Amino acid sequence: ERGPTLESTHPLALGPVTAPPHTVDGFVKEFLRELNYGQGVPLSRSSLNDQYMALARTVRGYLTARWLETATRRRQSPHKMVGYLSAEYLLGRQLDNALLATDLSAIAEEAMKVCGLELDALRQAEVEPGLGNGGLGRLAACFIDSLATMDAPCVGYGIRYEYGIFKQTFVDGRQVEVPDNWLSMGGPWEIAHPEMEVPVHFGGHVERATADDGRERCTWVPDWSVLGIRYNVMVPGYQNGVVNTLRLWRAIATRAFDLDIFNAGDYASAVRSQTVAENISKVLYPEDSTPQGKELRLQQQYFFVACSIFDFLKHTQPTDLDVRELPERIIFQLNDTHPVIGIPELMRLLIDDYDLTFEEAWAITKQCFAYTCHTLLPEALEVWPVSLMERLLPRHMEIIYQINEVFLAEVREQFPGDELRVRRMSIIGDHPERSVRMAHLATVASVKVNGVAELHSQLLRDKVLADFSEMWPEKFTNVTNGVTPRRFVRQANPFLSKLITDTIGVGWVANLERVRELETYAEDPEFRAKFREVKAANKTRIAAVLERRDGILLPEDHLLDVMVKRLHEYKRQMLKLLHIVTLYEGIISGDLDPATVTPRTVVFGAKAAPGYRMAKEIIFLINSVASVINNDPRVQGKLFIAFPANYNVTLAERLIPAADLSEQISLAGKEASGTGNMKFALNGALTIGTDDGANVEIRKLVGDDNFFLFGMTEPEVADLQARGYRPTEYYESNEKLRRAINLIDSGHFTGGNREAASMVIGDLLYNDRFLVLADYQAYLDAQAEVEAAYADQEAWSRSAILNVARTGFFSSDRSMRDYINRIWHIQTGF
Ligand code: GL7
Repeated sequence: ERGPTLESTHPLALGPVTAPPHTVDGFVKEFLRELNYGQGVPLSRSSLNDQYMALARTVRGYLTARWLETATRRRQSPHKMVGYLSAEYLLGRQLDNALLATDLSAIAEEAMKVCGLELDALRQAEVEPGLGNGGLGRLAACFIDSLATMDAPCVGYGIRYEYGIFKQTFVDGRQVEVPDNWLSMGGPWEIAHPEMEVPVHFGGHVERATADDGRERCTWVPDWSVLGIRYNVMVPGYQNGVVNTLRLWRAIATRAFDLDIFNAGDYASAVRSQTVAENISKVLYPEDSTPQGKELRLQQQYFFVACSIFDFLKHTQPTDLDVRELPERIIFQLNDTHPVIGIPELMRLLIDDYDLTFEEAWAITKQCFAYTCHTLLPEALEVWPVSLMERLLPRHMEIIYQINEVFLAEVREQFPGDELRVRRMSIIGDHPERSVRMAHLATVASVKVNGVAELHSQLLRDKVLADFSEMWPEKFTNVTNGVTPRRFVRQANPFLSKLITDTIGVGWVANLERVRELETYAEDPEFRAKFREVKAANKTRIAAVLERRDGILLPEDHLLDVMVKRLHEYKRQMLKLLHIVTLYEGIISGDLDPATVTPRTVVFGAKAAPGYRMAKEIIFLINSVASVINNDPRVQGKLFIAFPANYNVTLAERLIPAADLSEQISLAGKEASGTGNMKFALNGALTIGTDDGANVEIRKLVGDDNFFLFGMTEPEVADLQARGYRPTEYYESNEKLRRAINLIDSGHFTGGNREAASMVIGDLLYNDRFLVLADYQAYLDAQAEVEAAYADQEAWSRSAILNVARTGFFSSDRSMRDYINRIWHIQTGF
């Protein structure tokens, strides 16, 4: 960070800053100091929250010395760094992760005992920061964890939402959203810098004048502004002394602006302007994969990238920065299209503030961004109406037009006479209204464009961005997603972690490929027995969690079949539900002897976007089916459905290690990657899945014998859709399917109310955009294979162990290495 250099000769001020001693006594001392001086209470009168806050601050204290050290080291030897731009970071709880990174878990546990407290109870007091929706936001959190662990220079930039993803509750089986006030008890992990404010402007008009050199200069005269306040969150590497930064921005009203109105005597509008400003970072948009195109959303996007780019140029770089060297200093990674407005923003700064020509600015800007696309659903690609852009960001709109002009000239040169292609590729689309296609802008301006799994990257190249890949084939690449083994194995699954470490040593935590050494142990009956004990212990643990958290009593000794992810039609929770209803219908109709049914508990976890009607109807239907099946004595306890509300990172960490079967059943070609699929495999669940996203790569690695593949392939899907898909044909020709649908339709699960399921059933029969009925029989067959395989526990354990041993590839450390080698070209560990 730049700032005045203060000179002091006092030895304490000369540094290096030292962390408190790594001893129980040292920890206790720090903890009591935080409790007494930080929270202002003696231990005897402290509340659970006081204790949690003091503990969190104590651990943060241990991180701080390393954080300052890392920053000093990076400043002394400036290298190219990554600015990871993401509107979402789904961090999960911080305490355990920080304890693991600093290797303080045992010391903290002992220290709390000394104080008469229980570490575990304090852990439970943490409210997880849910600053993301699902996979995309969690991916960003895994990536910054890996970059710190690899000692890579990176700042994560994002938004400090006051309210994160809503808390889901069920009322009579229906989803009701409750605001997530995660900061209400205080945010011990962030450090605010209210003095480091960044002005961000909106609206107004552009004035132009010809300067002495004969060149036209533009001045953007905005009509309102806000300030961005910086909040730093530490991102510790795993036991390597490195602490990187996540910088989140909060919007507040500009002081000058307020004062003007206030002085004019209009107190009410002065306060109103404050509300308008603070709205920008008020709440995370809860839509997952399907943007809503709201003006406030564009404000959020521009707000955080403007703050971040400004922060990088003015605070992170030396004062005498030559902007022509920017490409050697920074690569901004665009996590989906949300931060793409950063492209015209950098152009604007280079032209209007640094006085470069358009051509010079464009040459620089084109080297400073890389774009990751996270979806294939066409409706999920962001577009912004030109009218809105002109009103909110008039100067940026002009620059986008200019970029488009230069770009389309290139297209015409390479493909003369192909005006249809020009129209397809244009950054500005005409239908249904004139709008800016953010994915096109991102592709045009980026050094590299990547998808998030092999299949997805290929479909991106061949379908969604085919014209672009034809023009710039070398621009396109793949980086398969990954997950951090620290949080999702080491922390989430201490029993398995101990077994692995006892068997092959501890090196796997920072080098996950090493789990391959477990392969030979799959053949060892003793190891398999220990592996089963681990699974059983994790099942006991999740049973306790669900009882405490949701009042759900899980049956014992069931196959644990888990489908957790956002509720979306393409993910096909309905396919899972039809399977359950088929089993149940078989039992109550007498076709299926319950004695022959594999005892199975199905766990669902899923939030629906608040405005997504169909998703909410599906949630209601799952809850309805659950309450009937769970209470029907004819089932003889063989089937149980649990749908705990508010699935989040914390619950995932408890649930995934307990799972036997991982449901990854999206329609082929729709799930870009998935990352839950990786977490399950790494924790020894077998996957039942389609040939979609990263499932393809999981199956290749674990082998066909250790994966339950079913369903149409992407080309088969495309083919069926081209021929004309008629779901009723499947309904009419498949008796089990017909019976399952009829049972739902009869009102059996909805208290006799047939209307209650009509929206879902009507859609399945007459629309079924994601081909649930077409894949139904294949899914049933694959589930029969699951039952057969599960009957042989030795063989099942062998497969489960091989799933762990062969999926080290899915560490986000490997993803980061791929980004570094294929896209960023940065150095680590200097
Ligand atoms: C997603 C994809 O749907 C998901 O398959 C992928 O794993 C994730 C991370 O790359 O990104 N895209 C998206 O818009 N959301 C996702 O989770 C919300």
